[in-house]
Amino acid sequence: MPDLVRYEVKDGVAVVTIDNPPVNALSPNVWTEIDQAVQRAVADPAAEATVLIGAGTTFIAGADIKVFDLLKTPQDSIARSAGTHALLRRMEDSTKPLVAAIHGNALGGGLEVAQACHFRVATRDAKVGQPEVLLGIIPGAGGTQRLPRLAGAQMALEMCTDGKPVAAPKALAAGIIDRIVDGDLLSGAIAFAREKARAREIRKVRDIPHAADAVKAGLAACEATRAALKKTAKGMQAPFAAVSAIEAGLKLGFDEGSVRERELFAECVVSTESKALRHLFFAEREVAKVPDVPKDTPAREIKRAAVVGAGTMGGGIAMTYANAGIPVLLKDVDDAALQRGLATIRRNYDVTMSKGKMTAEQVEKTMALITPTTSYDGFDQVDIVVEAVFENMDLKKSTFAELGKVTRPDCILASNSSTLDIDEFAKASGRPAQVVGHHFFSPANVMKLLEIVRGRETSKDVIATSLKLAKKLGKVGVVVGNCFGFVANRMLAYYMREAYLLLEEGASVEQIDRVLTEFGLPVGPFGMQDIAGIDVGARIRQYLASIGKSRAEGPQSAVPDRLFEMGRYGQKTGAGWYKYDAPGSRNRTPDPLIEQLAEDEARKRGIARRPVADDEIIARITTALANEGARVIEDGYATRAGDIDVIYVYGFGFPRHRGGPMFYADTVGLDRVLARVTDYRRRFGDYWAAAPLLERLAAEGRGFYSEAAAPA
Ligand code: 3H9
Repeated sequence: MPDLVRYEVKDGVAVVTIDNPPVNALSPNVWTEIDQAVQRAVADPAAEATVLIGAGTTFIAGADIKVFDLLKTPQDSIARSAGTHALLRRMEDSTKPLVAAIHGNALGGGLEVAQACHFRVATRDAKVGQPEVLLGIIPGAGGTQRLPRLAGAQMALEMCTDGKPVAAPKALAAGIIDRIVDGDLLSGAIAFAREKARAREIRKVRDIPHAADAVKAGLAACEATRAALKKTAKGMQAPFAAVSAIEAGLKLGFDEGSVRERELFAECVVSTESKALRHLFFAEREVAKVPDVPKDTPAREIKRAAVVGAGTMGGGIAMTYANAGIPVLLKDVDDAALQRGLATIRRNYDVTMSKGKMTAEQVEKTMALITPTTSYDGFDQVDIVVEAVFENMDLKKSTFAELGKVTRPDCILASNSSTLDIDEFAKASGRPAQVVGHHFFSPANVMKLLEIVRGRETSKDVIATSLKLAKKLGKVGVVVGNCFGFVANRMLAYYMREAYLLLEEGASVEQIDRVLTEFGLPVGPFGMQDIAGIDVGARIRQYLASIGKSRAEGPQSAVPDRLFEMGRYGQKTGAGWYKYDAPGSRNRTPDPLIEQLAEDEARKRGIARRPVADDEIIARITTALANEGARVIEDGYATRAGDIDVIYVYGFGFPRHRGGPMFYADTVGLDRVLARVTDYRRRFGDYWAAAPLLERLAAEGRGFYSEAAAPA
């Protein structure tokens, strides 16, 4: 085994290099070897100071996240972190100046190691952060105690509760780092360390005092942060725990604050919230691994793109390409349609600008990358075309037939269809190996999910290119199979079926939306439909009815169709499931008409309306998702359960701290989920048949993941 930490002396300074690719994560052996190397430097007469640096592309990206799975109880965690705290204290007690030299990232435990050094220098493009909260934990190696001493309580509160990394110049201004090195980092760090050795300067962060007025202001900042989190982090544990740990340090001092940090960390690390977030961390990285598309499959560079259709989706897709710096042709049938599309794009950028996220100059530069056109001129130059025309099979087929002629043979032909069979387009194009689905979610320039739909003949390099492109576009690409609605919308049909049926049974639109937002979704099913447009779903239902199909088994509520017939399409028409102040307004009020429509429908179907408990709403909706998700996996349309979780988190805002619908089902316990399905089948009908995979896993006492999460 090669050493994880190397030791050498250069120019009278001990250089301790952490070399644990790919990100120098702090596995238990790395901790031990850093400790040994720093102590060796202390004893080494040839070294007057020590520099701690990372090999490869980064300093240290944090503790090894996989190790947290070994902590089964809070006591396990407390015992382990007491050892870590003592180790960092030993480092800090080094009698020779100890300097962290940071490039890439110093995150989580990485920044905590750096804070236990006496000084920190960094490259200008380095980033430092305490992202633990994004994993449902808090800094557990003294970060909640040392960071406020370095940067002040306010900054520490921000970093520990939002988890966002801070760029080196800002970290310098905040006092987190002491110098930016513009040339070679190691040489700069050695020179800095020698300066400090000559000046006999050692600064232990744990000894930096909190002034009395800083404590007062810090405690007020803790209160204010807590109040703000009540709105932004509802239902979550870790952000509040981070505040409590920082507060404890302010009130009780370093040593007692550290004890409190260990206790709070221990409570968090065994929580379902943390397990869910850690699961997603790895699931998000797993999605890029497609079993039969090896890592070395050639993936092409996409330098130029075209989008066909300048409607809401097409415009959003063109913006996505332009935002990534890729020039894009935007084609529509006539000038009027193009101008409408461009006006929407301009409006969207104006909003971004008004929020201070882009300057006027950046907007102009980005918009200049979008070239409107009504012809196929220039399509022979592009590497990819994304078709985003109206959701109609004949129209799409004829578009693909044209695209097959006007583009280069190696050009990828992607469809943004959300429901239709991409193999049909593939056939029409004449080169099916180049055809793939790129299903963006509305608004396409904002939502991070990209379903990459694999057709029967889609080539492996088109899949590899799509995954690489998704990353470049700032999206999370998930490869899915070509079934109706693919994965996201196929499962959504079951979610919506239950929402409609619950309404007919006696729940109200407001109750269902409230319960789901309390569960953690950004918007409930009815609010979501009012944004997306009730007409969109209604047209798909009509199309399916015309070919004798429906989106989900079981009774299909007629209430949404009644709204469609009434022209109530949602926000855009000023009325849908709610009433709005005006078309386009987001200010909504409940509408008694919906209750009336639900009652009519219930009567027709012989349903006796009843009060529906909030718990039943969550149970019905999440059970429907998990049961259909199990079918999706078994039918091979998703590679693994984690892919579905990633799809739901990024496509529909399923609460991250619940891990996605499949992980959530595991936390409920699949035996309970199956019992619910059986109960619903008895109460509502055979359309509630259990997915065979769910039955099998429940019988074996397993979850969708090899090691099921403990029931909440
Ligand atoms: C912590 O530190 C707690 C402390 O308070 C201490 C308590 C005692 N562990 O993301 P990438 C893997 S909590 C294990 O694709 P990028 C990752 O799975 C931690 N593995 O690269 C992937 O594996 P694979 C706080 C890790 O360049 C590979 O490395 N720190 C870890 O796009 C490459 O990763 C964080 O939360 C890890 N800590 O992004 C930071 N990190 O190739 C977590 C990465 O098999 N990490 N891997 O799929 C990141 O945010 C990104 O990885 C980073 C690089 C920005 C660093």
